Amino acid sequence: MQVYMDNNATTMVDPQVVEAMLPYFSEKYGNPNSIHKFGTGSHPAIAKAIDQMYAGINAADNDDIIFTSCATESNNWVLQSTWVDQILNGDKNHIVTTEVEHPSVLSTCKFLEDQGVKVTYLPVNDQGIVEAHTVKSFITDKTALVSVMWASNETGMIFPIKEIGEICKEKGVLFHSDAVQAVGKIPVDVQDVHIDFISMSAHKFHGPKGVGALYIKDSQKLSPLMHGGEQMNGRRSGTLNVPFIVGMGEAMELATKNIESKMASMRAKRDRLEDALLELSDTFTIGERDNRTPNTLLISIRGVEGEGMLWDLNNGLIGASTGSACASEDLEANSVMLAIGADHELAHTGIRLSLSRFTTDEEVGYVIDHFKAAVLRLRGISSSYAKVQPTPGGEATECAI
Ligand code: C6P
Repeated sequence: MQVYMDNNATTMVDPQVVEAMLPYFSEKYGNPNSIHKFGTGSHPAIAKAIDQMYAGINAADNDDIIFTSCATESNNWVLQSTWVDQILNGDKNHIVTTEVEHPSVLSTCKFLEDQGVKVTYLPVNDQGIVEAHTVKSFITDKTALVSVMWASNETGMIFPIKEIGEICKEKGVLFHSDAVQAVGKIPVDVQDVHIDFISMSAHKFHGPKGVGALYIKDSQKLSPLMHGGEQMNGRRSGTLNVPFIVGMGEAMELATKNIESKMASMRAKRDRLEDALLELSDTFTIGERDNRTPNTLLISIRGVEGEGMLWDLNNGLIGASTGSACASEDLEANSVMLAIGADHELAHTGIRLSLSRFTTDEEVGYVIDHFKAAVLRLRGISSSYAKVQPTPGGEATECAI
């Protein structure tokens, strides 16, 4: 058996999505901007995908949803164009974000800092989320944008987006959320919150890699990042990637249809996994699980280095991660654990397990058995753990750094 437990890094493409995409690689390959029937033949499919996207996040008719190449592009677009529109060509000079954003937000903010923009990286609480009152206290009359993720890719913790939206509305500041780990996993209703932009990525909800989207409230002004032709009303130039757009729309519909029952099923499996792993001594998970996306757990096993665990799990054909896939090659400590206040040694013990709606009970059972055996094996050979913990039996708890 092999088990994929890294669905926050990417997901399997749903076979129904593959089926919907296939004709647009072969017989329906025209450029949608061509006026002949080869081109116009794909218009109904693009229109359907757009409708599926609007329905999936409950966007209003006057909002825009623009397809991009990935969420990294969507995040770059909002941050860089806010800089152009509000800072270079306006009277603002400040962006507020958090310490725990994905690198596509943090690196873009660092780039903007190099251009002279003032950026505030908000600290998180012991749950790994930023609190709304913290956001409020850092907004000034020079703040152009607040950018706060909807849910953490590392812990699954859900941020107080509704409250932050109200604060941004009251202060007259644009509000962006990187909703990559929320869309398709929990209900995201852009009419229920005050929000100007959200970033999405198809491959996080069983769509293809290499296609994302940006939601723009009331089609408001945001200078293009990609200049060129008139595609997407000139908002994002480049020939439309029809099969991928069709795939993203289909994936969105499949993920958000009956989302509550999908969530309940994933949550039951995740909780079973989490409860079983917390039976191990000296383990804890980050963040209260009722406020997490239903598929995610970040577990720390004292005395067991995360990379060693990954290696052992991989030998058992289990795919997991120590955190964001973008940082995993650097063997870095888990960034959220560091932000919460864990020391480097502890932050190197984090293992992220992320399920999907395709994860089975049998797979969960397999992971429980293999994971527990791996911990015992690795603790057996870890002399430093043996020195610190001569008698096993410490606390197993949620979020106890
Ligand atoms: N996070 C992870 O292992 P792209 O690859 O551009 O479609 O998505 C980037 C991205 C942006 N925001 C968040 C919150 C994300 O989780 C990701 C992708 C993966 O956590 C790969 S680094």
